[in-house]
Amino acid sequence: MNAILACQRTTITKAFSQSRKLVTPLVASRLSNVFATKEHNQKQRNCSYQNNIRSLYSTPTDLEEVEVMSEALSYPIKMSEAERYLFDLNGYIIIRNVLTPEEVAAANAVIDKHQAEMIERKEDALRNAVKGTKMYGNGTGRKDLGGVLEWGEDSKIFKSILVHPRLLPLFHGILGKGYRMDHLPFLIAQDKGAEGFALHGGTVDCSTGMYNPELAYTCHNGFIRSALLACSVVLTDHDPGFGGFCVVPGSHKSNFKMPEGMVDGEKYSEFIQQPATKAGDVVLFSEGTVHGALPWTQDTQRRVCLYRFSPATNVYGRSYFTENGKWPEKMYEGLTDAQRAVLEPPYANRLDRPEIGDDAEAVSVSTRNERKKQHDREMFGTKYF
Ligand SMILES: O=C(O)CCC(=O)C(=O)O
Repeated sequence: MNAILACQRTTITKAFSQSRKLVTPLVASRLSNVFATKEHNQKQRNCSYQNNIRSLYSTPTDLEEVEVMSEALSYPIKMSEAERYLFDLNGYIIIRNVLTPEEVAAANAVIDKHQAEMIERKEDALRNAVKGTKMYGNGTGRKDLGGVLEWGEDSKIFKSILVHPRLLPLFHGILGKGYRMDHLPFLIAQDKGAEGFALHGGTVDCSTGMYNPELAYTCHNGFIRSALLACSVVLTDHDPGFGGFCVVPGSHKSNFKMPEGMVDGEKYSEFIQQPATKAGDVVLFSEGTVHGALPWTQDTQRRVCLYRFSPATNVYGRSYFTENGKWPEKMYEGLTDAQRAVLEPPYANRLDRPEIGDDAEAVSVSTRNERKKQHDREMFGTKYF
């Protein structure tokens, strides 16, 4: 154990001399503390992360740069230029090995316990694809399972996604500080032949051609923002041809509705891709990118857990505001401060919004000066305007 720590600390020193730009002394001093508590998990994930970046980065310079960061911190603290490029290019990105094989097995064991609570979309009114089209399958409905953050200890892995250190730089890069969970996350399951989902979404809606501000992808002055970001945690392998999630790469920047027949996969299907993923990967896609699902072709059940996140001031769903003015009460059990920050309702950062630090643990509050706050209280009689 000490050997691992010593090796990691040596690497920090090496990282300093190789790239000051990437690892500051402040970060380095924080790192020594972080290592003390996280060394085991991080060693395991380092391995996956190293494999991941090898497949993502093509130039030796990029690879060298990212390896320096990953050796020192285990996770990068900023969305890399390559990740930013790929997300902006395609409207989605695959982050490999976010969950370890052990975590995937544990998450699936929890889902197995709740298998009987899955609800199949059998009725016509619940169908997501038109009968007789390529997306419809053999008549079996997709199965949905809610409550993934409400199972006490069993929700631990599902809660970890809210502020996962591998995902945090991307959440910050795509949604900004103060990002928030927008929808109730849920498990999607497809048995063999089960229905997919006709193409939907789009910054310009693929079916109507109307602008969709609540889903929109934008990039201004180098700042990416996705009004609604889907985060699909892959719990079973999706090899080429298996079916499941599909996407029209680049469609987040499209300006027109789709030609007739394309949303059902009947026409132009060569532009609809099913990304190959392995259990433990995470697909982040803008809801401004046209996407859907293909019928499942395998004997084993398809499983993904789907979350949706938004920037601090964007909102689509309304479950954050149930009877008690919060998300369902059970979701708050055992959360870290950082995870709780992601459950905040929508409001601007400067109005005392908790922001998560780059270490995925520290939380600090963005605020205005006391005199201005007092002024509002005197004027409105309430804490916030
Ligand atoms: O099955 C999938 O991965 C996509 C599902 C989807 O797009 C949705 O439920 O809105």
